[in-house]
Amino acid sequence: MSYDLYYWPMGPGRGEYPRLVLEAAEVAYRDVARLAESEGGGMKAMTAFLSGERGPLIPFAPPFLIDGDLVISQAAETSAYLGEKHGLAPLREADRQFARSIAFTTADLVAEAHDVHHPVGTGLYYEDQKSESKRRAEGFRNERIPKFLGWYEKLLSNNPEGPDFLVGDRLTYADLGLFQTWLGLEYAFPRRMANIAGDYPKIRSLVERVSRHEAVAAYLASERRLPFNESGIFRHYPELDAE
Ligand SMILES: N[C@@H](CCC(=O)N[C@@H](CS)C(=O)NCC(=O)O)C(=O)O
Repeated sequence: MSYDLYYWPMGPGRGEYPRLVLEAAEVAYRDVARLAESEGGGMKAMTAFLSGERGPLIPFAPPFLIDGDLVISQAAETSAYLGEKHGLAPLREADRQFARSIAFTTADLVAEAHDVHHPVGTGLYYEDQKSESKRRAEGFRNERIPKFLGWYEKLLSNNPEGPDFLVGDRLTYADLGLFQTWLGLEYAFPRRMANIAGDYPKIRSLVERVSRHEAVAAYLASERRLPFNESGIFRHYPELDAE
């Protein structure tokens, strides 16, 4: 059995959240939009789902996952679905539910990171909203990043099972999501992150451990891992960064 993951082929974006869960769990999947059309992949295959040609369960936007007749969308929901099925979720019900809350909060942070370079309109070019982006970036760097990161740091400090994981006593999709988001923030805002990284020792330790997780490390070194770039969610525009 293999999952079909659908996401834009040009960068990690939101697709990376469920992709990391699949990779960490070492389960088989096809990254369909990145496959050739001759293999049943490519953008055509993705558009077929989004247009309703493939059935009445129409995802609004990528990423989405096909598991038999299940259609699962939303990066956080898809990560939770996979994590719970493949041992990358907490065991206790209260912790399982809270892991979902964390993943959806991470999705909020990801949306805010996107809105820094697209504060006026998603359909407009960055170049057409540069001055608004500068204003938006200042608040994001100075208020929102510390607020979100401070919350994760507090969760790690307060976890009754110890500071190794955000919730529960094992690695979960919530931790993988924080890992990816921290790297994205470091890519997009290197000066700001270098300045404040010392405030978050427990997050940094988690990021370090995730990057050394055997399956994750193998994935990060593979061609399947796409680099951040300026067509994605986390974009590095030097004019939007500052200490
Ligand atoms: N809340 C959704 C957002 C999905 C989303 O906005 N996907 C982007 C790519 S990262 C997209 O293709 N959006 C198309 C659109 O909104 O029209 C999630 O977290 O998965």
